Amino acid sequence: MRDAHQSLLATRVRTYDLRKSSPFVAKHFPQFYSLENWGGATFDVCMRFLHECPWNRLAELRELIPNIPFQMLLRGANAVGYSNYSDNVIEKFCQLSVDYGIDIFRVFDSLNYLPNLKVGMEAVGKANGVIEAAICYTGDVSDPNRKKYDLNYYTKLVDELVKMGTHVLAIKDMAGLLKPRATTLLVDSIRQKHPDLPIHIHTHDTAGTGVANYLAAFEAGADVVDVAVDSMSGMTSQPTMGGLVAALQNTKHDTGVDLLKVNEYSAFWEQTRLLYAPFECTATMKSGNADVYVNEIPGGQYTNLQFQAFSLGLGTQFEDVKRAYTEANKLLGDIVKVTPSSKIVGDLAQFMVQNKLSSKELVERVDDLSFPSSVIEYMQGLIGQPPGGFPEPLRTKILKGKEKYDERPGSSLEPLDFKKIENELKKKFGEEEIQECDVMSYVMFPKVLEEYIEFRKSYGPVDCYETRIFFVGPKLGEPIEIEIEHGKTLHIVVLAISDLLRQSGEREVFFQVNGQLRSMKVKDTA
Ligand code: 3PY
Ligand code: ZN
Repeated sequence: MRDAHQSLLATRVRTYDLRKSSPFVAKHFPQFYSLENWGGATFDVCMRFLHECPWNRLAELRELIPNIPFQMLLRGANAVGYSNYSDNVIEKFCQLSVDYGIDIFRVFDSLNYLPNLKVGMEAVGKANGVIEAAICYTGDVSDPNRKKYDLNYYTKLVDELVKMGTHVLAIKDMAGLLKPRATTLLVDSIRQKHPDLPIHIHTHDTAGTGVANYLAAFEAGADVVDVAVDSMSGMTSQPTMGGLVAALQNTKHDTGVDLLKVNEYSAFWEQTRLLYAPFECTATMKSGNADVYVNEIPGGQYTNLQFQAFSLGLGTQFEDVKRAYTEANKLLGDIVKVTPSSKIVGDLAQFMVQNKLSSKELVERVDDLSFPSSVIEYMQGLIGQPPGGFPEPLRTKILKGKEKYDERPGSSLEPLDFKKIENELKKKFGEEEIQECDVMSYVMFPKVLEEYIEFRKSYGPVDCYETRIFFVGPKLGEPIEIEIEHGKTLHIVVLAISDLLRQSGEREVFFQVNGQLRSMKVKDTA
């Protein structure tokens, strides 16, 4: 309910469809460790493109699925945004998330930077959530030539997270770089040092090795793995739920999950996925691709970059972008790549492709180039400190005298005054329009929240429409039903649209609401 559609459908799955599938999940999968259904990119996209409130989504799912722990993805000191927030924002965000229904927080930092992780972990602890701190996996621990992110690096990081009080450890393989041998080595070395630490593994199936990695993980002593239901799995999404359930049947790791129920659940999403065809990554991606082991692009970003290259009509450009991504990563010092550090590498890669620059040329011409702002901010230290430090002299040359920060970025930010923001928003939009959760949404994404409120004021709760109606609109003469509240349903038929286009750019639309004829003027944006 979070990463599968973030990785395959540009995060566009609507609450309407999540809601529809929820009773089945509650009834047939009560043994799940958790259901990840919130956080990451869903928060932003929910408001920005679906005109829905992410908090309402969470509350509604909580009501429909009271019996499975809910899990979210928290970007450490970035919460669900892309930059650093004051510590009191992270605290308040976690508290509200718990109030609305989250149980388990996977907390990560895009550079594995411990001070940022600590902020997130402490905030979750204060809110009485389950702390699942993550090590973001990059490199290849089974390759003796990849020295920067070796077993020693990861086990030390785990030691720190355990000392900082994590309840569960997540191995977050956001690009799908694990291989069975690497999985065995990594899980085994953590298990040896921490016999009682619950280990939860997350991967993406980009190269197609996901299930094999999970089998290795269980053998080495991992406890939980992330899957996506079959029809929403594979490629840049998670490995298949049914595939794993079947692979483990009649072994000592048998999950006890009913494969027939997985198939039924999968059939629901197979149909529902068709409604999201315009957002399909399969428009450009036809198969798994092991080139991810070279370019290390995370799942969601892989399909994004591919889509951008293809929509410019330059399918071949994707090959250039992937090559440049590898180069950009090396230039930046071989960093961990996940939101937001992955965007920085992606921005530098696009910059290199657009300006036809090789790494060598970039280094030679560094004094004359104006770099993307994300790269400059990264070099300043504004998202944190990367393992092994910044690459010099490149850092100094790119910064051209701009200040360098070596401490945790959020530590210098003043606490936010939520009451003041609430009063300002109420003044602007009206007392009844603004709740506590809207204030938090505003703090994360000010402009997006304002546009969301304006939209809601003009068009009402569009999350009540079924998905085809929301994206495409009704056909003439087609009866549609909209449940605006439990037990309160509107029966609507659009009867006709006037041929006359008014000077205002509007047309009159005639329709029936519960048998009554109505008409209104609607802007024709076609
Ligand atoms: C996110 O931050 O949204 C991610 O999915 C990272 O993997
Ligand atoms: Zn992921």
